[in-house]
Parts: sequence; structure tokens; C-alpha cells
Amino acid sequence: MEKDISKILITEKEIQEKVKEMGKIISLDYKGKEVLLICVLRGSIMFTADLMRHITVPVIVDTIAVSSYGDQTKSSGVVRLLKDLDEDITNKHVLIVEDIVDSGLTLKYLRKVLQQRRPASIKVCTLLNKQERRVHDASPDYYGFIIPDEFVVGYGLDYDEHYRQLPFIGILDSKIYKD
Ligand code: PRP
Ligand code: 7HP
Repeated sequence: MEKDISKILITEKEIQEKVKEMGKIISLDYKGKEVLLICVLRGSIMFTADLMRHITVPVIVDTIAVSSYGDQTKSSGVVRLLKDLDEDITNKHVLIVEDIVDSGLTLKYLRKVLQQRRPASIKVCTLLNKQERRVHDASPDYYGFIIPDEFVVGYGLDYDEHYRQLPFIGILDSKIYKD
């Protein structure tokens, strides 16, 4: 599996340090409040699990599943809701947790859908921000790393459902998806 990685972009240590730092900032920003973390399946599983360990205010966690990539490295342009939340988010402080914001389409969709449910507030936290690929008007409130326009895997991110378990973020060798 690691032979398919052309370069390690962010090491496990760098990720863990950044996640700790993000948890501290979020804890300060939400002081005195309860935060409802929305883990966007499946890519955000690892990030959510690590981040919540560094948040010191009360946390509730829920999951939502959307997909727009399938087995491709470019967004299909259509977001499908695969699994809705279990919680009622009305009057709650919602923090959407994403692994990556790329074109911005998923985030734009999630903000729109969740805003209609009248939360007290809605913010977005992403580990990776591939901002040079942004085509939709959507930006995260918190991000860990700005990354270049490369297809990355690991720490929850996949290509065709593989590589999610890698503890680092690596650039996938283009031989894997181009022929
Ligand atoms: C990935 C990622 C984000 C989204 C970002 O999800 O987890 O949710 O793409 O891309 P965008 O900004 O271009 O919309 P994906 O649809 O691959 O599902 P997954 O999390 O199950 O891998
Ligand atoms: C989605 C996604 N999934 C894995 N790696 C990337 O670089 C990605 N961008 N958008």
C-alpha cells in the first residue's frame, strides 16, 4: 500500500500536533457552550476521533454521509446524501468536521441543508484545505493545512475506498488512477 504513495506530504507527528492545536482553539472559541460535532463520513472518521479528544467543552457527536467522488479523483459535481443525522440540530452549536475541502461543493451542500434546520450556529473545521481548486463559494472556519492540487490519501482520505488507514497524508502515485 505504501508503495503507491509518491510522497508523504504531512507526517503522523505533524498531523497530531496540528489536531491538538485545533482542539485548543475550538475549546476556547466555544467556551461555555456545548458543541455538536458532525463527522462527515467516511473520510472524517480519524480526524473527528482525534479532534474530540482535544476539545475540553461538552461535545455531542453525530454523523452524516455524503458522497460526490465515488471511484474518481475529481468530483462528480453532484452530492448525494447517503445517511442523514440522528440528532435534531435546532438551536445547537454545530461544527461540521471535514477531512478535506477541495472544490467546496460538499461543504456548500452541507451548509445549505443544515442551515435550514435552524441551528444556533454553524461552523466548519477541516484538516486539509485544497484552496487552489475551490470553485464553489464555501470556506472553512478552521483548517489545519493548506495543501497543493494533488490527490492525497491517508488519515481517513481514500481512493476508491482504499488507503484510509494510513496514519499520514500522502500523495497518491498517479500511476494508480491514470493509464
Ligand atoms: C470527500 C471529502 C469531502 C469532499 C471534499 O468526500 O471527504 O467530503 O470529498 O470534496 P469537495 O470539496 O470537492 O466537495 P467523498 O465524496 O470522497 O466521500 P468519503 O468521505 O466517503 O471519501
Ligand atoms: C476529495 C478527496 N479525496 C481524497 N483525496 C483528495 O485529494 C480529495 N480531494 N477531494
